[in-house]
Amino acid sequence: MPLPKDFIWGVAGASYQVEGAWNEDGKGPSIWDTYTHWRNSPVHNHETGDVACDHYHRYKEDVALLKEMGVKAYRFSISWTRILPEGIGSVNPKGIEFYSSLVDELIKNGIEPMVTIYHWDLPQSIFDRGGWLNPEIIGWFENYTKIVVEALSDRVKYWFTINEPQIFIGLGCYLGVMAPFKKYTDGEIFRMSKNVLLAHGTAVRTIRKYSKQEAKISYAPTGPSFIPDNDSPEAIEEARAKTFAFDKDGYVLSNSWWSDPIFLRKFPDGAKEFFGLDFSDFTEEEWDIVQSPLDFYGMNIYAAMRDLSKLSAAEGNGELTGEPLTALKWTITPEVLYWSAKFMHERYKVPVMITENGCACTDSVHLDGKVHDPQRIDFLKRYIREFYKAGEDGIPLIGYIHWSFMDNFEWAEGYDPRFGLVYINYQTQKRTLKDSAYWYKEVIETNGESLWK
Ligand code: PNW
Repeated sequence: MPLPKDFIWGVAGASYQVEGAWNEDGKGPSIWDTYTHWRNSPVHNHETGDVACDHYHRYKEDVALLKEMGVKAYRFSISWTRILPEGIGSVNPKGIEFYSSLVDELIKNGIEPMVTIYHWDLPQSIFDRGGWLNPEIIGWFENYTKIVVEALSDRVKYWFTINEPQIFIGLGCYLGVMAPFKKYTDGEIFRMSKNVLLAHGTAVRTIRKYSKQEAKISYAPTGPSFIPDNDSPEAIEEARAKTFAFDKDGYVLSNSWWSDPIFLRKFPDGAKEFFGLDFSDFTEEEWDIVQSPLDFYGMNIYAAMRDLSKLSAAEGNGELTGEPLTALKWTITPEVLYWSAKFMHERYKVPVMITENGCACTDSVHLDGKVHDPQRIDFLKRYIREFYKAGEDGIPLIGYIHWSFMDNFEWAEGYDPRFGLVYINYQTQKRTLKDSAYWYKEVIETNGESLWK
């Protein structure tokens, strides 16, 4: 069986992208609240997550949609400033209440809740204290994690510490194209990276220590993935080498920068020479924390890269002329799911879960009142078939989580790119299941067999 019977078919979202209610019930501001409200906001059309999908108020209706789609799991993130408005200090009971009710509603409907503790909405007051540059953040993150785990772990089994450090440090603090929209030096990025790795490892230990049931823990990294040019062993090794390369301009966006420390207890080859005087290694005690064992490898994966030199420019994937693209101009490269599952498993030796995969389309409600999205269905069929093939080749696969449950705030790109299986009319907040949602339902019901018809 390429996919085990208990394979987890899910969908994902993230707090700032869907919740809205940005200043309600005691929630404090995050850096995304600050920067989207800035008069020079670099976000498309000056859009904000103030209302987003209004999921905070409509979560019951949304869980009913999840049930209608037949999904087995919902991966969502917690807003740190709903729980701790200042990031540290006093707890906001209304924040706990919201997530606790969401978890209850999911469980009542037979849906496994999966919690991401940090999906980029850093508390503004922690940013004001230096954010990821201040080593105290490790303890602050530990404290926040403990509060969440104590409140939810009687019902939540699956945890992700952080989502995509490649993006919140790389795109946020290195390239400066996401909040906080600032460019830091390599020395600062090195120190931030160490704090992120220690915060992650400390959170893993905190979850294991305080969880009221046996927890399943990972993180959800992304990174550049390469597909071999042909079937030869040389081409496969070349693709593997590029997938884990330490590229001096794009190191912070890479797979190995984050996952080698966590799984292999080392910085990638080349790091020490590159950072020179800025390099200071972890102590053995710190390495023990960073390397706290994870139960599987989470992978957020959308498109393969062709040209490593484009990585640091965040310049698309190196398209061939006229190549198929999604609405965000990301290349459509289904084999990336096969090769990445294989490469990640072979290097890091744990089972694999796709924690995000999907595409942006220019969806609209058609005259018949339905949202026909054949591009998405074709995209998903091609991608998930490749993942399935990795299972046939013996790679242990535990789940596939589609990005996204519903259309949402796509960060600096605003609301135009639509990634959802559910269409959102942002004027009326009306939800419409797209054709792809019904298609996915059948994939889930047949545990992937319908992919082949
Ligand atoms: C992920 N890239 O971000 C995030 O986890 C989601 O919050 C986001 O909405 C989703 O993917 C779609 O973008 C990424 O440039 C952002 O390769 C950028 C890239 C990859 C993932």
